[in-house]
Amino acid sequence: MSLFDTEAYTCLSVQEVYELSFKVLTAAGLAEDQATSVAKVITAGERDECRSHGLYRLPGCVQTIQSGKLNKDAKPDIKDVTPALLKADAKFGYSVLAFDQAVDALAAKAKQNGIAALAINNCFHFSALWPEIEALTQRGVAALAMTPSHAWVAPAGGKRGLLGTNPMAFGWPRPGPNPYVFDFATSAIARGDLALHDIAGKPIPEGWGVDKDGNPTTVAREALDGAMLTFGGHKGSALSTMIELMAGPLIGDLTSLQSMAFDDNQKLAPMHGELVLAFDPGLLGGGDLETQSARAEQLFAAFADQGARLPSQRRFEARQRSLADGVRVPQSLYDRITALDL
Ligand code: NDP
Ligand code: PYC
Repeated sequence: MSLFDTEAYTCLSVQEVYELSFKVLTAAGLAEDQATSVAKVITAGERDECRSHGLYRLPGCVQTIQSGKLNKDAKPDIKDVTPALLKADAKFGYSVLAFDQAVDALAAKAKQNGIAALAINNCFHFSALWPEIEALTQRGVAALAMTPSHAWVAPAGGKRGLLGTNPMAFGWPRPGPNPYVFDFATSAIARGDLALHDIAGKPIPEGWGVDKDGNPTTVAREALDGAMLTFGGHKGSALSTMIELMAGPLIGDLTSLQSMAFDDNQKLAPMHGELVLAFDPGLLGGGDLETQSARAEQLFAAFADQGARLPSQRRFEARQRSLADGVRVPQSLYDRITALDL
């Protein structure tokens, strides 16, 4: 049952979600190429019922676009640094356009070298990572992506925001339409989902956040105003720190703390870097793709054998439903979007 199941809704087709997003973004002043990439990722989130990264993000995008900090006409500058390294300077535009423009070259480099990296710098970043992972698995390579955010999350043993909600996503190409993909925040819950609990007035479980004084809380608003917690205690805390380092200083970009300072309390999308790695199973595995794939498929089949599901299975099922029947947008969100002052 979703947070919004009891709310009135408007039904939109997936194409209408894209058109609404593109219209709002361009009316807010975003250049068409930026708006295309942003509308695409918002539509994918809504289509796959990842509500915290679908249309819910549109008002925040407008706020970021209108802030004067985002470069509305940014043209990413993509540099071929070495045979295995691309650097994309997003020029203070959205990460997703830089990714869209670099993805073919990244996959080609992985196929030439076995492994390749794309470092995206100076990007505003608000989106789910799985659309980028799927773009790479569609090109036949395995992929790993990570990015910091804002310093909302306390490290294990701490009680003040220091780390980002720092998502990490991985994908493995499979025969058939659906790859193996997981994509999760290293916080116990994504901030977007925590905010949706606040909007719906739903309590949160202990372990998601602490209040301003560092006390455990089950009130979403108190955790938003206090600090979020990592998943898996010290393990999630260390993984989150790795993401800070790998998608921050390693690629010459900001940590979540520095992204928050750049934001200067304007509550915009975080601005920092993203690291995307791509791996070619042909070169890394020595060329016997059939055996490699069979071993992976044996692993996946064994999940179902014991009643477990693969990550993204829910999403792929939601995608089929949405493409057939459209999506249900909570009326309050739809009204908020259509009332935006553009
Ligand atoms: P979830 O906890 O909702 O899901 C995490 C992953 O686990 C998904 O791949 C999901 O697949 C899978 N999963 C969930 N339940 C099961 C299960 N029972 N068995 C097997 N797999 C399961 O994700 P989060 O809330 O942590 O993150 C949501 C999104 O927020 C992500 O897409 C992330 O990229 C984004 N995000 C972006 C940030 C940014 O800075 N840009 C920051 C933080 C988060 P399925 O979808 O099929 O359920
Ligand atoms: O949901 O944690 C989140 C998030 C941060 C930036 C974009 N999404």
